Amino acid sequence: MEKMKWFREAKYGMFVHWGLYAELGGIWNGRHYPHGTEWIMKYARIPVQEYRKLADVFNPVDFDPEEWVEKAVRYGVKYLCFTAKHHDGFAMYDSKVSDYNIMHTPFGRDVVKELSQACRRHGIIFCVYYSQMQDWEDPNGNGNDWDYVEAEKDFRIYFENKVKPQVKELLTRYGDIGMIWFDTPYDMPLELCRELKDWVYSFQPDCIINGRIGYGLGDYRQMGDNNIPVLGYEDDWETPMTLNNTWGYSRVDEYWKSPRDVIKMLVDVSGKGGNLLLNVGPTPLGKIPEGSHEVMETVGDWLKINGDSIYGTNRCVDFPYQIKWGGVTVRENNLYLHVMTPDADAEEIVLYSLETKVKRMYVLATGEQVPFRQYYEPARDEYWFRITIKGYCQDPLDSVLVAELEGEPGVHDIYMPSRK
Ligand code: FHN
Repeated sequence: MEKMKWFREAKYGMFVHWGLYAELGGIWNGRHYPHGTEWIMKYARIPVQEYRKLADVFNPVDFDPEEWVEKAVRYGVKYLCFTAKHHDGFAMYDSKVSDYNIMHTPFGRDVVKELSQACRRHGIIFCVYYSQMQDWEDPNGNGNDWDYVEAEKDFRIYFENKVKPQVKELLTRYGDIGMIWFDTPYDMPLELCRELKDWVYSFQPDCIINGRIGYGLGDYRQMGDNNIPVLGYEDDWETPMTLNNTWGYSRVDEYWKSPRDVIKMLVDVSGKGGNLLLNVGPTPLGKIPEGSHEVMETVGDWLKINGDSIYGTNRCVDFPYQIKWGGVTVRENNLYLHVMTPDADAEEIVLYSLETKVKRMYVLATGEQVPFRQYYEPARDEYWFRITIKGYCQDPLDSVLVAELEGEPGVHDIYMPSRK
């Protein structure tokens, strides 16, 4: 599908979870709610009238869309997905559908508008997250059973009066939206999910719909949060991933993944044909937390040099052995060998089972030629590809060696016992 082209090539996106919950940072009445700080309203069963008061003080004076998007560019992400409305029901844009939105805070600026414009200026694809099922503020939305009686709710009313008009606003007022990212469809009826999908396409047929619209109606497969599949997939997919242990901002969680962790995940996900959507949760004042900034910037620096081994790569053939020294990504006839954890003092690494002839090997960062030997052992029925790494792998995070092949990579299956 033509509209999937940008997504397929992007490989790496930035998720931004930002809303009233940032104000609390995971703490309510002195108690910590560390996992999923954006769920604090539900976890602490905060009454709507109480939670609403956050809107009276929300004033992220340090929010600078230019700075966010310039950073996104530096981080090397190709798309940015922003929570226009999360489960708490609060719209981070100027919605005419409900007053429960950012224009009714001391801040009073349309964040979706400003971010979408900044993204466009900097060539980042702008995408919106919209919680279509859960809405803890709306009396007919799903999820709030502490203010409202479940049995008295009429989901259709909420769907017609809030979801559809708000989705329409998002798709008609902010230019092209790369993707609309729905979430937690739970037991939403199939007809409504279909209706929502048609509704989106009626405004923007080229807008990608993520897998969590439900019932496989999305344009790509959505993996579970923080779940990287064991096997690759030929069709499009994406894993949403936290950088610490929560999506929204946390005052206490500094358990950041390391740049190496992120690069490893990027290699793993790209090699399996998917995308990584890595999250940041900005502070109540509108800053990207320093902890996430440092990690993402380091990954961005690595991508600046080694981006060819990630962006636009295809699903890699399965090598039938564990690759202990790192991972492999592929683009057409190029194999990218990611040397991340070679044995100490190792002279060489081996990639078993590659049948296709290698024409040339070089270090992606410098272009320097790398010695290698490739041969077949008939008695063991094994293909050996031995690559010298001593002196060629200087990047402590991940040194990428490129093998230019004579054709698309072919992999030999593991030998079978002879029946002769
Ligand atoms: O409940 C949400 C959660 O807060 C967050 O938005 C993640 C992101 O994928 N999605 C839901 C849980 O799967």
